Amino acid sequence: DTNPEVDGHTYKRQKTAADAADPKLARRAKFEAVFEQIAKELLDYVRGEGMPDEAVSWFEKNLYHNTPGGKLNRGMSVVDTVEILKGRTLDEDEYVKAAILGWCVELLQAYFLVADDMMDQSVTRRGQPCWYRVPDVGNIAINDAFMLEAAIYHLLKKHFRSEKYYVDLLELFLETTFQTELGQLVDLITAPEDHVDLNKFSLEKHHLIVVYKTAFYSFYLPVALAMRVHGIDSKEAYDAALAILIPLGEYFQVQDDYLDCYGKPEHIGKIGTDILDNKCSWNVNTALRFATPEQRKVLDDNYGQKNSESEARVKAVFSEAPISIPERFEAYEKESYEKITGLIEAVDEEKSGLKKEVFTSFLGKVYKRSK
Ligand code: DMA
Ligand code: MG
Ligand code: MG
Ligand code: MG
Repeated sequence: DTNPEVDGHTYKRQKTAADAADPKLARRAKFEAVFEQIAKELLDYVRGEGMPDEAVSWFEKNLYHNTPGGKLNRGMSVVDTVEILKGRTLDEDEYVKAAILGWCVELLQAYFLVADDMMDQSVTRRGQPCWYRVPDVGNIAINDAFMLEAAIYHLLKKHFRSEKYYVDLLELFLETTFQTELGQLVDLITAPEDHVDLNKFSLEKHHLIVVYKTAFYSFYLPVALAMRVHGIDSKEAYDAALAILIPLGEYFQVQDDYLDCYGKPEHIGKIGTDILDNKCSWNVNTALRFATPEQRKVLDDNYGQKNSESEARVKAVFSEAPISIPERFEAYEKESYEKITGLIEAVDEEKSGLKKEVFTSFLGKVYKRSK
């Protein structure tokens, strides 16, 4: 099987796991191969329903444009976690099932991102135009987002219907979806387009937003799915996982906020919009805490104004002492790493049935990330 040409973009992956000498690339290639399988299953279903070729190929473009091109941390963490919990390499059937769940998390992410980019009026994502900005897509992206979500439940039914943990999987997807949507709601209404009031922001508000919009679906969901597959039932085990994965998810979203301003678009694959969009981000909240009265005035006059001159003024103040966002971010990163490492060390493996490595492996994937 070769790289499918979709919409003129070549979706690049290693042709086979064996092509990649680097074990990390081979691991990714093996995971990506399962995407080909699920994409085919979904497209066969749509074709089987008698949909016109045009609809089949539209759905194909939607799937390929929005699902596989990211870092795949969330999806691959499902596989990694099942493997760590079992303490051995997975057989082919176990691997494919874990990978399908991983791709369901990536589909959930794709669904959120298509909508998020419309709501945030973003320009690029993963080094390509955002889906709604692709010629002829526009507002059809709203329905395309719904279809990415629907694909999750189609795949869960097809592959997990007869498992005793099927309902647990459904509940996990449905509950984390609701949590994420609540987070997006608070994110959006805290950032009105027409009137900027920085007094509405606080680090407490930021904490609430990031836990709901990011931590549940990006960190708790992949691990909790793997725990269900492994047969872990006790509520204490899930609570123990949550107690580590929520702070880890918060740290991850603070990195995302930081990179929105300080990451290079060609490196992070997207152009930051948080300042233009009046977002309650970690950067602005930290700036508000340390700003001199003069700096505060620059922020009041320029934050959330939809022009690049104002955005540049805000960026300059962010980097200026005593605000010094880059230095404060570096300190925050070190502090978070130590805090999360402490939480992981306190896990009672015996009592919870969990393994510390589940969390150290996830932390390792995001610590000091630059994209
Ligand atoms: C991310 O918020 C949250 C979801 C649910 C997509 P964001 O707008 O900061 O994400 P990004 O920076 O990737 O647009
Ligand atoms: Mg966004
Ligand atoms: Mg957003
Ligand atoms: Mg962001």
